This record gives sequence, structure tokens and C-alpha cells, in this order.
Amino acid sequence: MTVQAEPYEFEFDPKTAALLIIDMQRDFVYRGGFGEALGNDTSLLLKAVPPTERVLKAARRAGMFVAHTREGHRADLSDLPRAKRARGRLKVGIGDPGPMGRILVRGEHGHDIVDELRPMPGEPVVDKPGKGSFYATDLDTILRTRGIQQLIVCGVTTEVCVHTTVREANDRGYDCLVLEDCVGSYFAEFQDAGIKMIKAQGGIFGWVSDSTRLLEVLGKGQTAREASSARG
Ligand code: TIU
Repeated sequence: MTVQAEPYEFEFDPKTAALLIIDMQRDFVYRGGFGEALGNDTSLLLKAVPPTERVLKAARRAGMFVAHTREGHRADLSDLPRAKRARGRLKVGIGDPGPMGRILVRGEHGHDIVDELRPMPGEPVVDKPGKGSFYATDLDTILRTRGIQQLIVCGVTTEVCVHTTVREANDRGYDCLVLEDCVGSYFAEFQDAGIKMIKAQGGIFGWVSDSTRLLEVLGKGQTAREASSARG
């Protein structure tokens, strides 16, 4: 399949491409979580959820491998570095109680993925202690075991966990396509710059497209497959 993208078209085989949805957790996109504790307006992130939901549904229909990540820590905070805990001099920080449970702690309501994008059985959920999805996780093993070579990336936030993950993936040899309307930042200017950085210099970290252009080709793939199975 070929999807129109910048800096040039992105070619992928749905059998060896995965949809990777990064940190679409209540703690980042709703009020009362980590995002707000950092001083951010979380409403800016919410607009990435509906297009990501459309992409998730289409990827499932096309039989693509889907993986989800969550940023967070063990309940005893034994995997929370001192530096990360202290950063920001927050009044309410990681591990502290909030309206959605203890902030960024695994098992808490706020730590989990929003209902619209709830993982289905067979879709790995990778819990990560850092911003990158490859650091201190088994994501690379999971992807290589499935023969995945390309990642279609959605999630939050564009310049933090999405960027860190795409940079890590790029160095590990994956081709990454970031869907501009399916990633979000608390800062309009960082969204803009973050997207430009990925596709500049001939696609130095990867490609950029959007949900509309991806859905156009995923939808066609589905029709072709359905037609072929109907013909037997
Ligand atoms: N603060 C911010 O922009 N992001 C994070 O802390 N984590 C993720 O991006 N997931």
C-alpha cells in the first residue's frame, strides 16, 4: 500500500506494519491527571482522540498488528528515578493522589487508556517508565517477533513521548509514519515544530501524513481483500 505523505509517499505492507498508539492515557488527555499537574491545558490533546479511533478501527479491519503504550510506574515507585520524581517541583506529582487515582501509577484509573481507544485482546499494552517506548520495555522484542518493520504512530505528546519513541524506533531500523492529526501537544508551536522536525531533511526520523490519507488506502485494501474472499 502507498499512502501520500511528506517528504514523499510511504509504502507499507499491512502484514509487516504495526499501528503504535502512544500514551493515550486519561492522565494526559483529561483534567486532574499528570498533564494538568504539569500546568498544561489538557483539552488540546483531546482532538487527537477521534481521528486515532478511526485509524484504530481501520487498522483492526485491515488485520494490522496494533500495540499500545502507557507511561507510568509501579505502585511502590521503585522504577521512578529520583530525577523524574523531583522534576518540576510539582505540588502534586507522580505517585500522589488525584481525582483519577495516584498520578501515573499503574493500575490507577488515570493511568489507563481512554475508553475510545481501549485495547482489544491480542493487542499488547507496553508499560514504560520513561518517555521512549523502547527504553526498559520489551516493545522491540514484540515487534521483531511479529516481523514488524514499519510503524504507523499516533499518541501524545508529539514532542515528548511520540518524538522520543520515533527517534528510538528510527535508530532501531523501523520506518515510522506519524499521523499529524492523531498526535497532540499541549503547545501549538511544539506540535508544529515537532511535525516539521520528523519530515525535514528528507525524512530524517520518518514520514508525516494524516488520518484521512491513511484511511483512504486502508479502506481500499479492505475492499480488495473482501472482494477476493467473496470470490473465494
Ligand atoms: N509532558 C508531556 O508533554 N508528556 C509526557 O510527560 N509524556 C508523554 O508525552 N507521554
